Amino acid sequence: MAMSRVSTMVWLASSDLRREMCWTPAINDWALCKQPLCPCIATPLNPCSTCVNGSRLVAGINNVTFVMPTTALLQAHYFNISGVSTDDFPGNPVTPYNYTGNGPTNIQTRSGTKVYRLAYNSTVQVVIQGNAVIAPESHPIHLHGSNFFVVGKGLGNYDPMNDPKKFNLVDPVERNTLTVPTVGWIVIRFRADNPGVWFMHCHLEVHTTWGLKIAFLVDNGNGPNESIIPPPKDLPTC
Ligand SMILES: [Cu+2]
Repeated sequence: MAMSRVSTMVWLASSDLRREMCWTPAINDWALCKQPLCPCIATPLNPCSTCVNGSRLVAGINNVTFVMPTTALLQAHYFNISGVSTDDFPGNPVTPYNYTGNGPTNIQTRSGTKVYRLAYNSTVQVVIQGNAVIAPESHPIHLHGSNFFVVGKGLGNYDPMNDPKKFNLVDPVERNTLTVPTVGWIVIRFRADNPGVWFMHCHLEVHTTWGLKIAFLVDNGNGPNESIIPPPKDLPTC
């Protein structure tokens, strides 16, 4: 199956694209097999000197609370505008802990506008681990730019030794949104063949505003149809 590139990629918009994915279960070239990429879906309390009680409820992934930039990430990427984001989003929790058992009663996050960089056509696996900090909850995780395949899910902490043996590599469902079980996990795989900058976030909007999101920056490839397309001529300038 030929790798396809969507020529109607939406510029500066969050629309998702139904697009062809190449599913080859036998391949084992996971460029990214980080685990767990942990939506510390938690709602940590961070210090806040201007808040009424001195703390602020936040959310995060891998101890990072995402801060929205004032310049769009896609625009900054395309026009090489520096200083908008950094590409050091951690692939694993900065501070590992027992995510679903007797873990900490609170974890603090670091704030930042960070992206996770992917080479064009990388095959990506992401373990999304829910946790029990402060307010265990089921989070609908939504990926822009690609559909993904759901190869595994379960309750408790993801077991990197045994859980992969139970993955469905035959006929996994294809989605762009999936709810992570409360204090459970899911494993998704997708191919990063859509150059650009794509959010993955909790679709409970309040959680998104609290910072429960990550942005994948997919680099251009080398082929003639493997680069990000230019913005439309009528792109608003403000
Ligand atoms: Cu959420």
